[in-house]
Amino acid sequence: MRHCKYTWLLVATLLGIITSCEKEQFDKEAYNEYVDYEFMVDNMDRSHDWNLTKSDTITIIAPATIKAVQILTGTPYGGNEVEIAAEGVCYGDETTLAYTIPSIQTKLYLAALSPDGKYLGVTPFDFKTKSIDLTTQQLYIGTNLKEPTPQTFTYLYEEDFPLPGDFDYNDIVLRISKDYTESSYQVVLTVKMDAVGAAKQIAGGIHLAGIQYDDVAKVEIISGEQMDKNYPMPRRYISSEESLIKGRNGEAVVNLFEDAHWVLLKNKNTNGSITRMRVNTSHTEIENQMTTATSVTTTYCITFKTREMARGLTFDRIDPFILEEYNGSVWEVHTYAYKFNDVLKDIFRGNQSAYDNHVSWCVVVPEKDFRYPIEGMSLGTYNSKSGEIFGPYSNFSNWIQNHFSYNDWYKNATRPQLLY
Ligand SMILES: [Ca+2]
Repeated sequence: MRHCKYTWLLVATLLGIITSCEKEQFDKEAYNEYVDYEFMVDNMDRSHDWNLTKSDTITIIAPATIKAVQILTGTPYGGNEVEIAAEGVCYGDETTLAYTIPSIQTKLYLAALSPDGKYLGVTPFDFKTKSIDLTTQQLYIGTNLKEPTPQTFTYLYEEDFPLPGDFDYNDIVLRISKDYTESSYQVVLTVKMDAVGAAKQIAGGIHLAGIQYDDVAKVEIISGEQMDKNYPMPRRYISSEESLIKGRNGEAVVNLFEDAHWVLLKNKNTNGSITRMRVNTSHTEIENQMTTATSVTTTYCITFKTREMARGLTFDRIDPFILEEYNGSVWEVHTYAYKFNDVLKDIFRGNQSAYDNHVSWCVVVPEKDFRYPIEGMSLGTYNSKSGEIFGPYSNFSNWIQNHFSYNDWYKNATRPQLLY
């Protein structure tokens, strides 16, 4: 788009490259040069990790009067909306909580709950604090308590991997929140699909990193329906309809959907094909191209075989991914930390390093209501020749050039008119 002439020269070459990949003659340099050239930010940081979060664990010592403890992203007193980053039942025991929070966050709150689920108070602590003893620590109780909500991240995908796309990261937009039940063996994931800016069929699942299929007792839908319920076509990407499936190397995978368009539109055309309009990425509806639909939400309760597994499922181990077809092969697009974890399809055939260009086809924003770009608008661009910065989040390109800087770029939409 940005470099039309170059694109056309290279597309022809690249088609050859991708095909020859199977013959193990993949031209790594040509491929990465192409991706680099098409990527919307020049001078990309070559050690970029695309990570806007940080993780740690903390040990809590609690008296028997405390049933559970929570790590909150702010104080629930004073009427502000805060999220539950971790929760654990203690009943007088020592408990260790693992959590993942936005990297820009420094201060957290530990909340204590009574056996009937009431907030007994909070105490603030700094990230990296290793332990808190609630048998000696005073709790602060305020007024105007606002019930904390489950921690929620936004996952945004490009559909064209291994080729560069337009990097509007709205081809699939998922919001995933993590919650708890009375059982310390369970974690509840609520998945909300907000947009399908893709033109082709996209399947999706959640890879639970570091957790094996055999570590999970069951995955049940406890609210909403199977996302692709009544899918009328043969399954091409995820053959099973079970909510818990086994990855190629025994990984635990939550099966979300076979076809994202079906999830939001549930529509089959008179010629028998699935309707493939872009959904919720344009403010203007265009016949047979752009439409809007209500988001679809499904809640999965995951029961682990051990408490430790359940406690350990922090957001940095939740790796939702999409499956899409390019050039006759099915590719998986994962969060950057797990870019090369081809859990359902043998994509790379041991040749992962050839695709190691530091570009991500998925952006994870540690925020529940992050606004994504409208159709065709990349998150942020930087042209080193003209010095021009453009896009809805102008600091996105600064972050891409130096991942130690501007890791709050998503908080500041500089051109909100370019967002959905
Ligand atoms: Ca796109």
